[in-house]
Amino acid sequence: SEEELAEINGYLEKNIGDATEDLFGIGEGKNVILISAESVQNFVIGNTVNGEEITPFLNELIEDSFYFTEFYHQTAQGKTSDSEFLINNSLFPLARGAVFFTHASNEYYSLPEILGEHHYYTAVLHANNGSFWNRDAMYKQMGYDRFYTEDDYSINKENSIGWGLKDIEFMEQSIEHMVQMPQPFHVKLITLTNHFPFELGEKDKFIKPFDSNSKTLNNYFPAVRYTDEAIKIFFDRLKEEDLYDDSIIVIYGDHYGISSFHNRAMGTYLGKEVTPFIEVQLQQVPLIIHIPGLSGEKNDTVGGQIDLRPTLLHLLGIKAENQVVFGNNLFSQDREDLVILRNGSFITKDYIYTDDLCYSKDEEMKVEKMMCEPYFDEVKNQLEYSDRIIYGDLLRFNDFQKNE
Ligand code: GP9
Ligand code: MN
Repeated sequence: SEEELAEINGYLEKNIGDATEDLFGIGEGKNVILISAESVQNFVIGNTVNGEEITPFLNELIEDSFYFTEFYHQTAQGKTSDSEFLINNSLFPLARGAVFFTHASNEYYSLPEILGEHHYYTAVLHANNGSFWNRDAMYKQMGYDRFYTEDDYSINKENSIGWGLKDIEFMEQSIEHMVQMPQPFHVKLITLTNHFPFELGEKDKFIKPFDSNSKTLNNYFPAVRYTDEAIKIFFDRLKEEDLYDDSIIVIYGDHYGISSFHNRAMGTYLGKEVTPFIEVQLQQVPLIIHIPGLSGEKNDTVGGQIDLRPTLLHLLGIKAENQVVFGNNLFSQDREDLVILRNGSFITKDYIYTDDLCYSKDEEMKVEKMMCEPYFDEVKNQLEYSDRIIYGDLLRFNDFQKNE
C-alpha cells in the first residue's frame, strides 16, 4: 500500500549518504556505455596464470580509470538478469527465481527511463535470443528504446562458439549499430563468450589453460583473456569512430564464473584453501569506470552492484534525492561501507559475515559474532523492504519520485 511505501521511504532517507560534490556532473551529457562482462570475477585482475597476464587490457585501462578494488556482485538465481535488475533499479533481486520472470509487469523507475527523461537514447545489445531471461518484456517495462538481439547480428558457424556469437565479433558488429544511434546514448553491451563451460576455439586461446583437476577452472582463464581482448578491440573501434571522447565507459562483472563446486582447484590456483571467508571475497567482480580525460584512481570503498546506479547518476549530474533505492554513490566520502549479498552474507569495512559466523578481514580469522551484530537489523531490513517493494509492486504508488 501507499503507507508501506512511505514507511520504506522514511527508512531509506535516514540512510542517504551526503551530497558530496566531488565529481558530481563530471560526465554530464556524455554517452554512457556499460559493458556487462560475463562471469568475470575480480581475482583475475592484475593476476597471472602460467606467468601470463589474464586481463592485460583491463590492467592497463585501470591505470587511468576509477577502479573499485572491493566491489561485489549481489545476484542470485537470476544470474545475468539479476545483475541487470540491480544496476537498473538499485533494488535487490529475489532470493528465489528471477525477478525478470516473476515481476516483469511491475512498475519500475529504472535507469533507462531516467536517462530517457534526460534525452538519452537507450539500448541493450546482446547477441542472444530476445526472450532469454524474459528480457524483451522486462526491457520494455524498464524503458529501453531498443533491444538489439541475435536478430540484429550476423551469426554463423565461423564466428560463434559455445553460447553464440564470439565477443570480438559481437563488439565489432555492435559498433556498427552504435554509430547509427542518436547521441547522447546509453547502451549496455552484454558479452557471452566467457560463459560456463568456457569453450574456445584453439586460435582464440591467447593464453594457455590452467592445469588442475577442474576443466572448468582451467578453461576459465583463456576465456576471460579472450573477453579482455574483445574489450580492447571495442575501445580501439570507439576511438576510430570518434565515439570515445564523448563517452563514459563502465565495465563490470555480472556474477561469479567459478562456483564453489571448484573450490579445491581454486584453492590450488590461489595457493590457499577456499574457506567460507575466502568464498565471500571471491564474489568480488571488477568495476572499472573509465572517463576519457580523467586519470581516475583506485577506490577501496566496499560496494556492490546495487550502488552502481546512484554512482552513475552522480557522475552524470542527475539528482536522485527522491528515488526509492538501496544503493548509494560509491564516490561519497561518508557512505557506509556495507554490502549485503542476496543470501544474507554481508561485508563491511572490517568484517565479513557468512554462514552465521563473523570474520575479521584484517586478522583473516573468525571473531566473536557480536562484532558483526550491529549490522544485523539493517541487513534484514534492507532485504525485507526491497522484497516488499517487489512483491507489493509498491513503486506504482510513487508518483512523486520523478524529479525534473
Ligand atoms: C544469456 C546470458 C548468460 O543471455 O545473459 O546468462 P547467465 O547464465 O549468465 O545468466
Ligand atoms: Mn551471466
